[in-house]
Amino acid sequence: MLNIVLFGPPGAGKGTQSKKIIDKYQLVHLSTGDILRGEIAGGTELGLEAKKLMDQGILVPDEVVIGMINNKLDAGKDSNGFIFDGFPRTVAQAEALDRLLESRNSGISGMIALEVDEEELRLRLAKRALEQDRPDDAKPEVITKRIEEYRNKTAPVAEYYQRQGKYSFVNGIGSIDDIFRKVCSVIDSW
Ligand code: B4P
Repeated sequence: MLNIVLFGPPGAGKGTQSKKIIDKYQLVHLSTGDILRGEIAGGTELGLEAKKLMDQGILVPDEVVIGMINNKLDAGKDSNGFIFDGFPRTVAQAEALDRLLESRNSGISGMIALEVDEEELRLRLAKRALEQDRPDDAKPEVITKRIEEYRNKTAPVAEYYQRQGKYSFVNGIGSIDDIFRKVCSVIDSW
């Protein structure tokens, strides 16, 4: 099984690259952001709680996100593998993911971090706010909070995979196709 963690700050292009990776490698896409937005659209209790946090740029509690992932792993058990997009976002989530995969005799093949500087991230999210209904992209102070959450809670996840020898990075600035080519050369080297 090919299990890839696609990592990076908000707006780094995780969702954008994931779509291309799943097509090429026939993987199941597991985006916690998309799942949470689905819960919000469905008006579920979980969605209502998540919306309050996401609209402020705050991460949703680990136990909520880990529970969601656990359910989805069974749905894709006969696939070629998963691309984890926007998950894990904390070390506790990374540890839980390892446990969940281990219990299914599987594991993470590698993590790819998309590196993009803050100025470019802000430009991309501001642009997306004009194109899509993403309340978390519309306010500069919410973007600031998301970047802060990333630095404080998510960046240590990169060190977690580095310690396991599973960390790679790709420059996330440039054309989507050029970045995709670099991502593929990392995956093909595993
Ligand atoms: P996510 O949905 O994961 O969203 P994201 O980090 O903002 O976006 P991504 O990096 O996927 O960017 P994209 O490709 O779309 O998270 C949203 C919120 O959900 C979080 O803040 C949090 O509250 C909650 N959440 C999600 N997962 C969680 C978890 N595990 N634990 C707790 N909370 C969680 O790209 C952005 C824009 O850039 C797009 O408009 C795209 O077209 C553009 N773009 C992409 N690549 C480009 C390129 N090369 N050049 C120019 N523009 C590019």
